[in-house]
Amino acid sequence: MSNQKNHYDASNIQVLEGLEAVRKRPGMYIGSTGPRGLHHLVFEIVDNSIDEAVAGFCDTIQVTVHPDNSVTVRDNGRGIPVDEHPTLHRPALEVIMTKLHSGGKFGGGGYSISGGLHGVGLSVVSALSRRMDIVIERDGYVFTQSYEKGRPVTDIAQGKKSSGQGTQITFWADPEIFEETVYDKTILVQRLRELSYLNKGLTITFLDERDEEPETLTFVSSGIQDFVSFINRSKDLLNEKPIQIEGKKDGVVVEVAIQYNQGYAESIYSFANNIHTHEGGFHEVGFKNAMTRIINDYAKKFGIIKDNEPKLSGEDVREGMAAVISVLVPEPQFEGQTKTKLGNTYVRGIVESLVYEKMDDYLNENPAEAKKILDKSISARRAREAARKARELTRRKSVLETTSLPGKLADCSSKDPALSELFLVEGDSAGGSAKQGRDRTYQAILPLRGKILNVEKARMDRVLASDEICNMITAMGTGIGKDFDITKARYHKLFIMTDADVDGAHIRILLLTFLFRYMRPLIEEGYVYIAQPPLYGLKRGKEIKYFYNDTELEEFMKETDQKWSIQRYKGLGEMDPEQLWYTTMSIEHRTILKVTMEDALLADEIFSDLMGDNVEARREFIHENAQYVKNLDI
Ligand code: 0RA
Repeated sequence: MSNQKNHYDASNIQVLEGLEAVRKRPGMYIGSTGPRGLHHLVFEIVDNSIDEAVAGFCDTIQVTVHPDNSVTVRDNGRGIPVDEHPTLHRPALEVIMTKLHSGGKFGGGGYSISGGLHGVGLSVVSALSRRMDIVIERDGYVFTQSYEKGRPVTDIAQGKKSSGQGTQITFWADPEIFEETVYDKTILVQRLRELSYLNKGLTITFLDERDEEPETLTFVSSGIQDFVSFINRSKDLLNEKPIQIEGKKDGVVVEVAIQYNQGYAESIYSFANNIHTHEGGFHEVGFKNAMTRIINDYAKKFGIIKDNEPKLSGEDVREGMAAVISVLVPEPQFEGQTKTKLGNTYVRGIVESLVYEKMDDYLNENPAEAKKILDKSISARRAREAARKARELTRRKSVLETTSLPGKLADCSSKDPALSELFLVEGDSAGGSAKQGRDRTYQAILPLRGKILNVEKARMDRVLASDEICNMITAMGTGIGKDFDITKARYHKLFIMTDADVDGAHIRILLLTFLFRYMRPLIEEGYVYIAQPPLYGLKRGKEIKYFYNDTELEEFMKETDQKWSIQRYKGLGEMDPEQLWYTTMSIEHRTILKVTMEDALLADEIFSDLMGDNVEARREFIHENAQYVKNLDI
């Protein structure tokens, strides 16, 4: 080490020219000289420590932002070697710090981050820093060296004895290069958290000394299953415990975690060598292929999908899916616009076969979860088909120009949707009474015959084959599914008016389910109401009093000793048109319930549950649905 200063040879001149190039065109190496590039400096150093962790030599990385916006990254890895490089005859540390793309490790092996803007090397960070201080502990000593704009300004100094090991790099981004040298805490924290999830057993700490009361954040994770749980943190879950898949083949390490939620979005995050592959790539393709195949194969095997039925699409299978895919590839190729697409073709097959196999085991060993996942995919398919059918229907309609309203609809005369109301009435006879009793200027009546189809159980072609449902769709004018357009609504109030018995309750739920699945914005926008016909009518001479539930009636009966004759209305049909108008339809006297979505996810679950075969659950829902159906007396 003593004669290193005098050791200028061809390789050194090359080094200096290289660093000059980095400073001349920094964007080429770190993307930009804006905030992105600035933060990239930190990540570049952290990535080197991560490499050391992935190789199994480091379990703690500490990142500190100092008040002057210098940053220290410290790890407890082996420490950058300081001894002489075998061919370059310079200390290895100097080679790593000054030679472009020298990478961390010499020789092959390992899973170094060498894609995209990552892996440009410590030399680039060094070149773009007005100063960089390095402290290495290894071989029993502390070694230090400083650089300025990429050039060593001191020799490597061997300091105190130390039994520790590790690398500590502090750098000051060069304000001559960067537009701004102030770090954004959120960006740093987000990436460090992500890295912690991706590297189980690794502890990453973050300290921002610029804060008024600096506090060390510690990220420790037990792996990517914590990552999916984090993604799903505010969701209702389908499988409580994330599905974990791990394996290694042909040098490729694969880790996958999957957890379904009750929502509709697909949240897949893929990583290759700890780099977020925003643009996807072959690991993601392999994963998706495997999931689509295994879910379809499982469904076929257990007769959940018949041979003549269409397959579940990839989209169906991924509805409500949160997944993290992480692969380590020996020589990753990063492609695409932002170099965040994994281009190694052979990775597809490795991920696909592993995920298929492990998912097969999982589904067989966890039949309850398997059923939930299958149900979810099937309802996704139903919605997808519904959207397609609706599109076809609209297309066909416009071709034939049969946009005429259903014959059973007794429309109102008002053409102002904001003032207009549509009553869906159970049964033709009640429909008749409602037609006679209504205020025809703003109230329209559509009688529905019997039970409408359970859309949770019927395929979409059957749903749209149902006259009752088609009448409803055309009367509302909005279309359904993806083509739903609330601005086309012909009425801003939609009343469900059914008998006050179990059948009526069932029909109400069937209608709500249909609206929820296919015309959800109507509910979200507060257009849907439940009409409340009275349960009892008490008569005394010409006087009549109406009661909407048992409690009201009992209270009244307790306080009066007069003789009233009680009539219990079993159906809407038992009321004459005037009574129906007075008690249930007139704005002055009616009691109505507005259906609101307090929590669409929860409501979704409840609707699915209710559409099972449990009549009791349905009935309970009708009486206890205050959570979803808010009383709104007008
Ligand atoms: C080259 C060789 C070895 C380790 C490293 C570089 C190394 C680089 C960085 C950068 C940040 N932290 C780091 N830790 C290690 C292997 C040395 C050996 O074989 O002992």
